[in-house]
Amino acid sequence: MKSQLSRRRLLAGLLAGGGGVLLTGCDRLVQDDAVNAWLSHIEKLTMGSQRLLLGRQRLAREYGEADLSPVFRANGTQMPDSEDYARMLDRGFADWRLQVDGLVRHPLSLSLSDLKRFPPRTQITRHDCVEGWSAIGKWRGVPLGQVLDVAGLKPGARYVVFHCADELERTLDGSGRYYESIDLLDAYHPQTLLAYGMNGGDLPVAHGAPLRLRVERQLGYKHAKYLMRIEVVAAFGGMGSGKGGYWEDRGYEWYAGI
Ligand SMILES: Nc1nc2c(c(=O)[nH]1)N[C@H]1C(S)=C(S)[C@@H](COP(=O)(O)O)O[C@H]1N2
Ligand SMILES: [Mo]
Repeated sequence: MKSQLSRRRLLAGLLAGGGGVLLTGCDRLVQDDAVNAWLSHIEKLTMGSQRLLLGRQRLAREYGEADLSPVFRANGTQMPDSEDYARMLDRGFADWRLQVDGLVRHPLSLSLSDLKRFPPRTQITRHDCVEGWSAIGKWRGVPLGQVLDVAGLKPGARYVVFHCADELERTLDGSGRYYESIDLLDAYHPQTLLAYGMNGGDLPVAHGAPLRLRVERQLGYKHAKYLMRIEVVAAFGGMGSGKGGYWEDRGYEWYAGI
């Protein structure tokens, strides 16, 4: 009951913020009957869709503290090479915002502190890179499904695209920018996180600061680092070379299940 109420406050606060989203408790709005009825309506809808999706989903194995890898290798970009990123890093990501847009009812612009006000999840999992190495790390973040619920999916939504700050390959047309996509099944998987913490501290720059994706049932390249924008789409064929991700455009599988 209590968590139901605080969840509703969180939703109301987020929706009330408009452009610059504020997560302050907004009792006046919560007391409004029409808003309340509408919120419980979307809660029921999302609960229904989550139950349906989650019933088909297995959890990735979780480990204990003793299993943590002493060294977790960093791969791909380890420091985005752009002035914008350098500026955000300088300011401790205080002015970084995650945009959530596309097929959503309420586009969001979330600061790190906004994200940290969602109920967090911590998990210790094994990361497997196609290049043949694995490492066990502890991740802390917001389950992606919670953010999508607040944004509210529009009809036709099928995939979530993650736009990153880094260009892994320097190109004139921007086609070397890292991006990834997953379907709603993975987006609503309980272990799919927007992670801001690693091994008990802030997410280090080499591992994707300030925010990265963890999508534990898939290989390493799906775990997009340096997130800037989440876009909900009906199809991803129009982006990049049309295969749904930086490495997919270069021949890797879109569904990299493990
Ligand atoms: N933005 C971005 N995300 C990325 C990459 C990258 O180069 N840029 N590399 C991917 C690959 S291939 C792997 S194995 C993991 C590496 O994560 P790590 O640096 O935390 O080990 O990030 C993935 N996500
Ligand atoms: Mo990888």
